[in-house]
Amino acid sequence: VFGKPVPAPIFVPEDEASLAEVIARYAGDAACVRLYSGGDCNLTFTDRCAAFVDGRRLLQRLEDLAAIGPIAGGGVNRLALTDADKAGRDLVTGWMRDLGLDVRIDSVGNAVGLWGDRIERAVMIGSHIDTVRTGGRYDGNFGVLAGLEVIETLMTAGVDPPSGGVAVAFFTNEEGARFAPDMLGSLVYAGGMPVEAAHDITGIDGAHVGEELARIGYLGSYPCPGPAPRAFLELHVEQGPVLEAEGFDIGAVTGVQGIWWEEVTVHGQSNHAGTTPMALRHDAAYVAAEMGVFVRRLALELGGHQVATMGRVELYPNLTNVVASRATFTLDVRNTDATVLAEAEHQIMGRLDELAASEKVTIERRTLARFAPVAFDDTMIDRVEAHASKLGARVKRLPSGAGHDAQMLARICPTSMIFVPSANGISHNPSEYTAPESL
Ligand code: HGY
Ligand code: MN
Ligand code: MN
Repeated sequence: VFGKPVPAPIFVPEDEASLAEVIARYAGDAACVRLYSGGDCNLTFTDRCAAFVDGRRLLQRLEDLAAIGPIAGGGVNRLALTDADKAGRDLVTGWMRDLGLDVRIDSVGNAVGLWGDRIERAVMIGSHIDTVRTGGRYDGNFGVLAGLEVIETLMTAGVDPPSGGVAVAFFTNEEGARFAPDMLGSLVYAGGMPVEAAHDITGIDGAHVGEELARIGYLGSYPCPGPAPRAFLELHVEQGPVLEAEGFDIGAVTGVQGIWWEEVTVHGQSNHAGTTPMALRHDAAYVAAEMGVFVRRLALELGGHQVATMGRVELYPNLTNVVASRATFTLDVRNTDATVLAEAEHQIMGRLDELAASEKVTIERRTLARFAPVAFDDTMIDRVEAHASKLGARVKRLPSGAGHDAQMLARICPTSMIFVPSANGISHNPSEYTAPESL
């Protein structure tokens, strides 16, 4: 301690630099340098990370944000652009402003807090703070609050903004649960969709993106596409079982798998459940049920990373004694391999056509999302792996099964992601959990 108030300590494990060099490096700063030598040097990965950031502050902010839109089981429900999302946005942008960041809200409601002079020269750390209806408290939120923590740690240590600065960001409607597609805000930020088209999107409840942005006060003035940062890094819970099952601390994420979302509406004929012979039915519910089974069997048959989900099903008139005249359902189909994903789509649509013919129903289709697999920047992946390893972490390279804002920022700047383990691989579920020492 060089006779100055003790802000956040900076621990420099001896194996990183000689004692003299470390003192020279920090002597002029208001930083407190506590040196480990000899036996103490066998710090664990967690110890070393804890030495660099204020874990208590990060965990407290996660708690404070999770208190907005709470649901039973410790999870959160902050669907995009709802009042709960607004309250979460207000809290996080308030923390950004408390740090003196230059906070910019753009025309699709993305928020960027900049510490430095220009986003184009800054490293951006970001994710999302909207959730699904049965969300966990870490999905997205952790990555945004970690960005805030990195900036506050550097400020507290008395260092100037690293050249070009650091930005922390959250993007609108990453989940795509209320408005499709997912990753909407980052897609518009990266120039993948005109903001006018985004504003016109109608949600599952009939609301419109543009009107909801205005209603919650986040129809910002900064233009989209946004400026490409120097690099983008997203920290996220894995949301899958791999890191925990294989005993790794950190995932150096290599990319994101391809995603295809389709909404299908089957128009059949309502009829009496008791009097209508089976051969005379045009049963929309039957077609939906068959498709639910078909996509699951196909995913198992294709194997590898192939997944397929029927997440939303709505029947009309949805009554016990009426053959359903209408069924609307969604398919979420993904694979790291674009060719296999295309084959899956071909087989799924072929089966749907067969059923339409045999049940004599008509089909309406709407593609809600279609994103090709994304490979992240090799240099960024190497750096994630190298730095985490240097800190003593057990690191695994892996692709992401979930979609992320990083897959959109990868279109405009060097990008990668860092994963931490998810307990039991659970996510999009109130019981989503990652241990504090892993965070
Ligand atoms: O759909 C996804 O993978 C992400 O949670 N939006
Ligand atoms: Mn997420
Ligand atoms: Mn999610």
